[in-house]
Amino acid sequence: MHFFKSAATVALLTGAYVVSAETGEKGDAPITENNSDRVVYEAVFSSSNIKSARFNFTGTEDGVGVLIHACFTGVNASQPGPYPYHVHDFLVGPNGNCTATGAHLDPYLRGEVTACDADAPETCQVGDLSGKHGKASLEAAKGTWCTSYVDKYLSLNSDDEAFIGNERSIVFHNVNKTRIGCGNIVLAKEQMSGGGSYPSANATATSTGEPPIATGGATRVGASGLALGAILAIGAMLL
Ligand SMILES: [Cu+2]
Repeated sequence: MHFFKSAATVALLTGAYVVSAETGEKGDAPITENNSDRVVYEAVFSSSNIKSARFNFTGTEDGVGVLIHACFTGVNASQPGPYPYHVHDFLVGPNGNCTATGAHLDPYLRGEVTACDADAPETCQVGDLSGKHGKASLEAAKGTWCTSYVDKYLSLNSDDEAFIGNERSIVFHNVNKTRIGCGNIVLAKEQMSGGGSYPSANATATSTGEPPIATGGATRVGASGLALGAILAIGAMLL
């Protein structure tokens, strides 16, 4: 439906027959639901080309989509930006090998020959976060640059094709697509609706500090939502 509308609009504007947004072989990505704001996933990493990258993924108050906070600090000035970043298919390899992470999370088989159209995010690769929400700014090479948004197509539910918790990773690229940093997405916190929480194998590092993020839903924005101590502790475990 959207495809038809976009194509028609472009045809009207240009007088040409142009396909504006390519969608997946398996169709558009559906908007995800039932993403609990009590579930927190994180990815924290550094490399010789980036001092730190921190991602925090939680559900939303209405359960639609995944709320993402991300901060990038100290990108090596020799690396040209702005910087694309994505959810990739596999875990980081031994010694921080980013090639091992494979391709972008793309359960609807959209491919990446045609660039993501941010005005039609449902047609983009699910893992193409910077395609949908913008690349990381050059500010990340001068200091810290943070962003926050809800992506409606990622899922925190293991039975969803767009689930990010089953051994996925984040890869940070320079503008030429070279992989200059990567880290695994790990479960940081999961609380059942009964009020109790149970630690996962990956959550033990948070037990001595504040929770990585307060469970208040989608109203929080900015880096202040990140409890750096807990996140750094997890990062240390991954080293
Ligand atoms: Cu990538």
